[in-house]
Amino acid sequence: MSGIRPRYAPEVAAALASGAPVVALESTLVAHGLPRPDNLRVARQVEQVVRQEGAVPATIGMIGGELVVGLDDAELAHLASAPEVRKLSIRDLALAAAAGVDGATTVAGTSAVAAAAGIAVFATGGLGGVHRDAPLDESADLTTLARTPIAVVCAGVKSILDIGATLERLETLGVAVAGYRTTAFPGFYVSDSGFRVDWSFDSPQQVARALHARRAQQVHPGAIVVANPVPPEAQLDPELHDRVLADGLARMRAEQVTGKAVTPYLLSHFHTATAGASLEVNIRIIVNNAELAGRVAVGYAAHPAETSRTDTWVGAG
Ligand code: PSU
Ligand code: MN
Repeated sequence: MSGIRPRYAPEVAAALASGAPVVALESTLVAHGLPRPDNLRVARQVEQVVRQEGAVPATIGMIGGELVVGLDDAELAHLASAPEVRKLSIRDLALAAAAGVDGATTVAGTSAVAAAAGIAVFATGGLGGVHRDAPLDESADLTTLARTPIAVVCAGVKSILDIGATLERLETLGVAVAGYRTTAFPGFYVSDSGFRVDWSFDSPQQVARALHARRAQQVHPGAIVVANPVPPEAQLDPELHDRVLADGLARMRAEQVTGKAVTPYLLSHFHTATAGASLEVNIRIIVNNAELAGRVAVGYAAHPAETSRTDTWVGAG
């Protein structure tokens, strides 16, 4: 049978062994977040952007029960088009391996696997969080990031969520949050969610310094969220956004969509109801984040920490 242990793409294994920059990428946004066939094109483009910045992309997912760190092009194409691809959060990983299925990893699943592999930087679109009007539906992205040492470059949390409640939970959980060149917390499809954060980064090098400091201090076991807003000229018209979201939430309730189907349902509703405008923004977000993550990974690799590369402390990968 295929391995129980994760399989590494040779290029990713070599980069990790030599301390070269690596950026982890998730597969749920490919399999469940973006419509076909754009999803495969975007997945390839994002890897290309990471390479252009001088880092090695490692898209993470599961093929036939085998966890893969660095999917090859055929595997990426498979997850982008196969009829049955499971959505894998951290708790699903071992069950999915035992079942031998194909699966796409969420922010929670991807960040945990990436950190365990020794990857310091991860790029995605937007984090999961606390859902509106469903207080018990909170993404495992939050609790996972609380104990996963990695930088996550994202456009904040998805605007379909209760952003204020999500920020409060991130605070409680001890997840570090800083804006990239802003203290206005981004709202995924829109540049500014209306909420503020306490910190901002001015440069990729500053993010890299924070990563090194986190490791050297050995105090904070969790993630650093780098909230990178979509430029205002590229955002979704906020009025259109609010209208489409209200309509989507109402339909979702009528159709009784719950659980892990909620996020894909609302994203897909946006893409249809805005005639592709939200898709353009979503793609722009992912590409921007991959670019910044590539720069952070390069900055991080350029200045090896004074401490050992292996955390010996709690929560370490
Ligand atoms: N970013 C995107 N599109 C997505 C996601 C992120 O631009 O589809 C995915 C991530 O994998 C994230 C998931 O972990 O949405 C959240 O799902 P849930 O709310 O069920 O935890
Ligand atoms: Mn959920």
